[in-house]
Amino acid sequence: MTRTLTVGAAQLGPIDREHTREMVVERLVALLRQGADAGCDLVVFPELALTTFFPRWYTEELSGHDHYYETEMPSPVTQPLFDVAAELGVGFALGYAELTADGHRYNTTVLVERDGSIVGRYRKTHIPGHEDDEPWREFQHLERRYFEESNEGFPVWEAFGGRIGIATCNDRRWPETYREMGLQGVEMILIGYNTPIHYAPDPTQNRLQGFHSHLVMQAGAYQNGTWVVGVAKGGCEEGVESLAESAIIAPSGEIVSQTATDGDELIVATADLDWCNDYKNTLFDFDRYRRPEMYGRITSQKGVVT
Ligand code: CDV
Repeated sequence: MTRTLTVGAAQLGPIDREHTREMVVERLVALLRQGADAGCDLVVFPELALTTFFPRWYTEELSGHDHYYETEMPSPVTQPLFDVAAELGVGFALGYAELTADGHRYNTTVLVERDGSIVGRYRKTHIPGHEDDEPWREFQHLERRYFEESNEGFPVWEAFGGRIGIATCNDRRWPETYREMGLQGVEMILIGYNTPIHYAPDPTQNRLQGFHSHLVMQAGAYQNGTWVVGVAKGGCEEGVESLAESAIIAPSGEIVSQTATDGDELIVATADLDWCNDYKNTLFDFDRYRRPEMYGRITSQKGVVT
């Protein structure tokens, strides 16, 4: 008997500054209901899916954006998502800004099972952008000011009848992200992202945003024999154009479903989790072919040493 998991990538369009959490949760619930109608077991929402992408604005005080963070999950305002998930029997992954009781700020994603219970949460490892005000930019990317790098690594959970992992936006560009989870036998990696089309440090990359996004996720899927679900918050948010092109990618590296718009849109695929073994047990039989003793620099060295 094959193990299948029907997964939905619930792409979001823009969330403006004046949009309340209640308004956003209504959009998420509508997508969750669409997912249920389409037979989904799991619906994946993007990175920072409850608010506008606030790291694009500088505040003198670090606490200047604290109203964009969640101090509890679920909270009274996000509880409806958990309730509807349990009512429909559809799980979800949701990205949000987390402010802990002891004052730490993380870019977090929570994974919720079909009964509304929390499976686990992942805190973003690779934090891109900059720490300080850079007014020369058309818009800023102050993730390094408003989020700490997580030191918790990349957990993989037994859930939804398979082995599920999470990465967040910039994490998807780093091969180590996928391999860390590949080495735990991951079968599906859920990745939410907010990727502005304009990349201030090197605008020659602007036209390649869609290509690069698919390139890294397709390579990560194939090289580790895993499904990858990439989900955007796309469209023009507060004047900033962001990449859509959400995609569900098979262990072969092929895109099996892709969004056609840059707004709220659900795409669905029924993922055969045993397909992963066609890659995990052949070309990427890690146990047989990997040479970890040859890869020492990967964990002992950070930058380039010539
Ligand atoms: N949210 C992100 O992590 N965005 C980065 C941008 C800044 C390059 C990304 O890797 O898409």
